[in-house]
Amino acid sequence: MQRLLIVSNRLPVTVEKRKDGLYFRPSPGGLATGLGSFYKVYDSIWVGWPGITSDKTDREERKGIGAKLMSQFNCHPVFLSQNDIERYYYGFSNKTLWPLFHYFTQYVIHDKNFWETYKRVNELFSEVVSKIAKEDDTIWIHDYHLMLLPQYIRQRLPDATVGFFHHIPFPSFEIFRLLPWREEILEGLLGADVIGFHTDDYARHFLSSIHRLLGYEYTLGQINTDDRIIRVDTFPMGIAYERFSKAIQAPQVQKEITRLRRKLPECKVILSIDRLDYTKGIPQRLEVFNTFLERNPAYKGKVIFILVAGASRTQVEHYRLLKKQIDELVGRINGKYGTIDWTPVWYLYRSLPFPTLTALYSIADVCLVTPLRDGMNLVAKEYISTKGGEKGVLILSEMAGAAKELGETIIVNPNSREEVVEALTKALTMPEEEQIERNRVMQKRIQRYNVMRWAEEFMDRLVHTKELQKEMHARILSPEMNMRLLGDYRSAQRRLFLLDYDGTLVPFFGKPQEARPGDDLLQLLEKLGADPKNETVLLSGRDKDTLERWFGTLSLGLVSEHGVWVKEDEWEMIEPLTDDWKEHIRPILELYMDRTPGSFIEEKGFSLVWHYRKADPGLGTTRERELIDELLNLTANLNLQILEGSKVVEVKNSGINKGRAALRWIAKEKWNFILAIGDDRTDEDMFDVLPETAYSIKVGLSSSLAKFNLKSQADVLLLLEELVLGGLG
Ligand code: GDG
Repeated sequence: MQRLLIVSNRLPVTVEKRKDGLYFRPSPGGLATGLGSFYKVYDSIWVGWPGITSDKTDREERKGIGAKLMSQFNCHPVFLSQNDIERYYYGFSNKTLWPLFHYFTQYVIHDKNFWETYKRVNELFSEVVSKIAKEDDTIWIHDYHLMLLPQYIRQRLPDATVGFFHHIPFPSFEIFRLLPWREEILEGLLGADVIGFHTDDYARHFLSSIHRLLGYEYTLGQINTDDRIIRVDTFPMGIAYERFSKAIQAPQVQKEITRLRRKLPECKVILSIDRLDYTKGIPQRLEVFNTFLERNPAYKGKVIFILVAGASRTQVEHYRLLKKQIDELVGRINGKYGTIDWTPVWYLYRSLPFPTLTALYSIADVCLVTPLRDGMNLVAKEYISTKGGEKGVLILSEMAGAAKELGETIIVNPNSREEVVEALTKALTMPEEEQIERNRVMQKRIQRYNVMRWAEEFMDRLVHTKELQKEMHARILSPEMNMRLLGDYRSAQRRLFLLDYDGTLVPFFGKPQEARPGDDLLQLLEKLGADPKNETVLLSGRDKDTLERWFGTLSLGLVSEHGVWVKEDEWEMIEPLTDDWKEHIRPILELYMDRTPGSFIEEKGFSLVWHYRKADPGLGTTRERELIDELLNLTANLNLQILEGSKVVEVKNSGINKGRAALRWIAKEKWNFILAIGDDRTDEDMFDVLPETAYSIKVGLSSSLAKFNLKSQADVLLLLEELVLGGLG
């Protein structure tokens, strides 16, 4: 069986040192609970921090901890010092990333020392992982503590299979851009092959940041970097459904239910369970309960709010303040409404054993899950699953990822006290059959998409992405194929080169002056042309005056405006064309230019082009779609075609393309060697008309009619230089 290395900040086992020795107990938290069952089924090793700092242990003890963790729990420890924990965990992870990603920008601290330690600890994780990883292992990294790790592992193990799952929200670009180290964080994640999120919104936000900050294009969740395909996808995390649905059958849970019922007065139970975290909206929830009692005096003595809040990140000031705030609020409500026989809020500041947790789920009439932001929220799913065929209403915040899947429940905006108070009244009076029916639909869904399925789908996607990468790599011009191409070139008497310009011979620039050919390139083209066996043609979308200015003195064939004009000896039009359509189309393009700051219009002899490379990328893409839509309607009867290039939309006479221009040269004589190279959609027309024996190369890692791919424009120049030299040999 293939091995899986799960990597997360914390191991599912926590080591504690007491006077009488070391203790090993399960770690609290969503990730450990969720992944625990999956990890046992696979041949897995879990890598992470065991919860004890290295300052508290000596070498011998650490050796012992490592050995026991491996032999009994299949875990491999990464030992961190107190200083690491303060700066990497409490610092960068929980004072910078956590508040930022949950939209609590006022809590964010930007501290260079935190960042430096975060980098160092991620590096340390990569050192440990690469030491134990075997060639075929799959490495699955979890969460915001380790966002640089994918890249660090990729640097050490270039061919590794690496997945990353992000458990918390990924904020919109406007929030993410606030982070001073935003590019590094994104580059870090791009070391993975698959990057997973709980919801489409988070995935979309991430892609938008990648696009805006790193400039990568993506289609349908696939990012093409220079050397790899990376998949971004949505995998809403599930729970171990049976563990909860069957929980109440256990005698221990039954005992707990009976005990709780005995202790509780005859009343309705509202339950809430979270880590004590400011993202969970606990004070707001208490305020809701307060208002509810104020408005519904009849419920006094007839309802109890059980508030379970597990201690969390107590070393961070905001958490300590929050604890104080909650203590005070509970005191205020209980002081205001409580009687000798009735305490309105039962507040438990601790983590409960599983039987008590599920017993509480089982007896609760309402579960109030109202985070202000939450990546997913597993409590919501656990509550519904524990209910079986029993009644019980979940009130769920629309700010939790889980709201996307649990639409049958009562969804609320947690910022609206009015709305949540109303929801509480509705929940407490909802007919039982309706409650059961709503739960049944959700239970089915949670059962189907459980945590196993979640993990399996992630793994499948990883395998699939690796296959895609392999296919793509198989298309990259290999050294052997390169040799063959060179051999064919040498032995050929007549050779034809069909070369695109922007993005193929020079990097793709927005402004014409930046794309002017340098001396090196001009010399290379000159050398290529100097061999009497060669004929070289540049096929470009640029206008003929520019091409003439740049290349007019070289012995090259030239094609301008994607095939409108061709130059063998003199410039001529490929067929007689008119441009009277321009006056209809120009006003539309002008409208889009005005509505899209940074975009501009280029007018060529027989085409009009709208460029948006300098515009805001998001707006540019939206406007591009709108413009194409509008143009398609308008040009239906005008014998025009619309070309979508790289950040350009071009309108021109139909039937004119690079393929048609290329044919003019292809048909001229019997070539023994043809090499065509291009990078964008307009070059596909050229690839389409090539004879079977021709070599064709697409620049960049995306699919194409070309036979081969080269990673970058720099590789094209290397190949051409090699040919020039090879031809002399
Ligand atoms: C992060 C994201 C995302 C809680 N109290 C007790 C207890 N728990 C268990 C629950 C549940 C888990 O802890 C909490 O998970 P959540 O998903 O609700 O929240 P986070 O800890 O913030 O988790 C979150 C999650 O990662 C997974 O991706 O959903 O959005 O923030 O399983 O049952 N368990 C026991 N006693 C308690 O007192 N036994």
